[in-house]
Amino acid sequence: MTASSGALDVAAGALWFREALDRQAQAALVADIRAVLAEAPLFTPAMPRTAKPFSVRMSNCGPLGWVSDASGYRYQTFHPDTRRPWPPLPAALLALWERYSGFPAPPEACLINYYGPDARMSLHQDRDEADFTAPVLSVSLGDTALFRIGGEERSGPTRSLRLASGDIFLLSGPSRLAFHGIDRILAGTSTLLPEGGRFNLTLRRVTTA
Ligand code: MD3
Ligand code: FE
Repeated sequence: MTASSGALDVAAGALWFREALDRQAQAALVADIRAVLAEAPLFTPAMPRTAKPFSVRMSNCGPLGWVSDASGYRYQTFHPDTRRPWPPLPAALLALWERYSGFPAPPEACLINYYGPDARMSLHQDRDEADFTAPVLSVSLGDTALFRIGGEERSGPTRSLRLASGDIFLLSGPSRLAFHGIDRILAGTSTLLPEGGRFNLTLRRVTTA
């Protein structure tokens, strides 16, 4: 997909497809994610060194999953608590990657972030993947998030966007290394999740080749 297909070009190489998924497609993805979470429950990551817990809870599906604990950030093949392999990527997520990513190889990881009403994610870069030439594809489900994106330097200017349920965000090119974060969740803005809050799914390549 390209900017000519209706996406907004919000940063160099970043494309925002607002309302890309209708309610039925969103509900189907939520059902897929709940099935993944039945096998690989949300865990609470912790900051490297300080072991301070994240407010966002996480899980993964696909061959590799992103984890963080006192020893550091990394991708690994198994859940940090159950020690079992991550469940496979649901077919609907593979189809979204094929439709939007423009990348020839399939994603290796889908990080599932769950935000309750008070969760946030501070400004960071995603640099734990070996291949920055591959894009990252994000899908938002549930309550709207106040998302901030800047450039490749932490101190540079940033823009704030509201990521709503059904929005798809594609990060490629220079934006792949942009600083970004979630300032807050706007509780009660969606009825998709009965428990409230927000899921964000990020599909990623991790290795080269
Ligand atoms: C910009 N997730 O999981 S999604 C993350 O809403 C993460 O949960 C946020 O940042 C969330 O690492 C933001 C949009 C997004 C995802 C990956 C990016 C923006 C990005 C990678 C590089 C630059
Ligand atoms: Fe990120």
